[in-house]
Amino acid sequence: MSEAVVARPFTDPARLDAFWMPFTPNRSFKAKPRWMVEASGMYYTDSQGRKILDGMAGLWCVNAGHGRPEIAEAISRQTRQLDFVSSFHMGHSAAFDLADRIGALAPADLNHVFFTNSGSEAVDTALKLAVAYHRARGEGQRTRLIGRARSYHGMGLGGLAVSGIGRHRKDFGALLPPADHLPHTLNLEHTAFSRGQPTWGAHLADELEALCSLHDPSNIAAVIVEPVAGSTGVLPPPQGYLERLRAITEKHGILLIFDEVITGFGRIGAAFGAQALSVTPDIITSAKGLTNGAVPMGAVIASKKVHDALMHGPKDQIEFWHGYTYSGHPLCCAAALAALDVYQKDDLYARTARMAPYWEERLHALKGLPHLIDIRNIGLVAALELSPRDKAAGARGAALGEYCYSQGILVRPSGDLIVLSPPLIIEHAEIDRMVETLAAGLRHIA
Ligand code: PXG
Repeated sequence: MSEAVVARPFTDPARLDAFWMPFTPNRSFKAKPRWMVEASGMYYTDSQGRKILDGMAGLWCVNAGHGRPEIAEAISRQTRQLDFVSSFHMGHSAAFDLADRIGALAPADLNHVFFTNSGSEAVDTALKLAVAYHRARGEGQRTRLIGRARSYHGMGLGGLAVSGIGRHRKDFGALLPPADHLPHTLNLEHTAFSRGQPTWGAHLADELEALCSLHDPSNIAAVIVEPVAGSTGVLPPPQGYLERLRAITEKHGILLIFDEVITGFGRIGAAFGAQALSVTPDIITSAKGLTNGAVPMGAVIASKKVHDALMHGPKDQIEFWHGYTYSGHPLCCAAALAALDVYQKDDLYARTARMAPYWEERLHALKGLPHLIDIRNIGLVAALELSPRDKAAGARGAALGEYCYSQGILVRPSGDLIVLSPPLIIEHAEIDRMVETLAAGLRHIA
C-alpha cells in the first residue's frame, strides 16, 4: 500500500464531507476518523500500519478471511470476459451454475434460487414471494406477516415492518406494512451463561398460536425469524423452539422463512443454520458470506412447494413479477462461485463445527470477571453482555470495544454488548488472544 493512499484522507478533512456514512454518527467519525487501508486473512491494516485482528469478519461476511486471491481473480476474469448481461430474458452460465450449487448446499428441496444484491433485498423478495405463493394458490387474503422482537431483517420497508428494533422503525412508522411480532427468546434470569442453545424458552413459540387465534391463520402469509438472531446480540434459539415454530406454521399452512443472512455459509457449523439446527423452513434468505463479502449479493432459496405453486398460468407469462437490474450479476456470480470453492477447499463448515467447542470453552472461562452478566455462543459467534453503567447505557460496551481496538482487536460493540463473529478461518492462538484481551479489558474498564 503506497504512502499516498494511506495519507490522503488526513491531508484534506474537507473531503470527508461528501460521504454520508451509513449507521454512523457522521460528525464524530469525521472529527476522529478510523481508517483501514488493507486486509488479508484475519487482519486489517489501519492507516498507522497497525495490524488489527478482525473479530467481526468485516460485518459478518468475510467468512473465509480477507483478500482470498481465488475470489479476486474470479471477479477480474469475469469482468473482462462478460462484464454485464441482464438476467431479464437473458442468461449467462455463472448464474445458473451458482443457483444449482446453492440449491445443492441448501437443505431438503430448497432448490430454487432468486438473486438479489443484499440481505435487505433478499428479505423483501422472500416476503413478496410468500404473499405471491398464497395468492397463486387462491388464498390471496393471506397477507399478514409475522416477525419477532429483537430481529434484524434489513432496511427495506418490508424487512423493517417485520424487524424488531424499535429505533430502526421509529422514523418510518407510517410507511411500514402491518406486521405482528413474536416475543424474543432472551431472558437472563433463565438463560444467562447458557452454552449454545438455552434449555429454557421453547414455550415462547406458542405465542404464534395466540397470533393465529387473533388474526385467524387463513390471513397469515409467513413467519420470518433469524434462526440465531445476530446483530441484536446473538440469541441462539432455545432447544425445541424452532421445531415448535415449524410445527405450528405447518399446521396452519403458514410459510416459515429463515433469515440466514448471518447464519448462512458456515457461521454456525453447517452450510445453513437450518442444517445446523435440524429445522427446515420453506424459504431461506442469504447474503453476506455468499460472496465472502467481496461484492454485494443476496439470494433467496425457495422450496419446491413454493416455487412450483408459482409456475402456473400460460407458459409465456412472467410467473413472479419481481427482479432487480443486477439480479444474478455476472461479477457477483463469479465471486460467489469462487467463494463456495474456497469454503469447500477449506472445509470451512465442518472446521467451524470442530472449532466451536474451543471457542465456547475459552469464552465461558471469562465468567466471573467484572461487569459480565451473560455470555452467549453458538458456532463461531458469541456475545458478551455487560451490566450498564448507572445512567449511561452503552458506555461500558463502548469502553470495552475501544480497549480491544487499542490492543489491535476489532470487535463490535452494540450498546453494552460486545458481539464477536470472526472469520471462520480463526486459529486457536487468535481465539486465545481475543479472549485474553477481553479479559484484560473487563478488568481495565470502569
Ligand atoms: N437480515 C439479517 C439477519 C441481517 O443481519 C440483513 C438482513 C440485511 O442485509 P444487508 O445486506 O441489506 O445489510 C442483515 C444485515 C450489525 C449489522 O451491526 C448487521 C447487519 C447489517 C449491518 C450491521 O450487526 N445485518
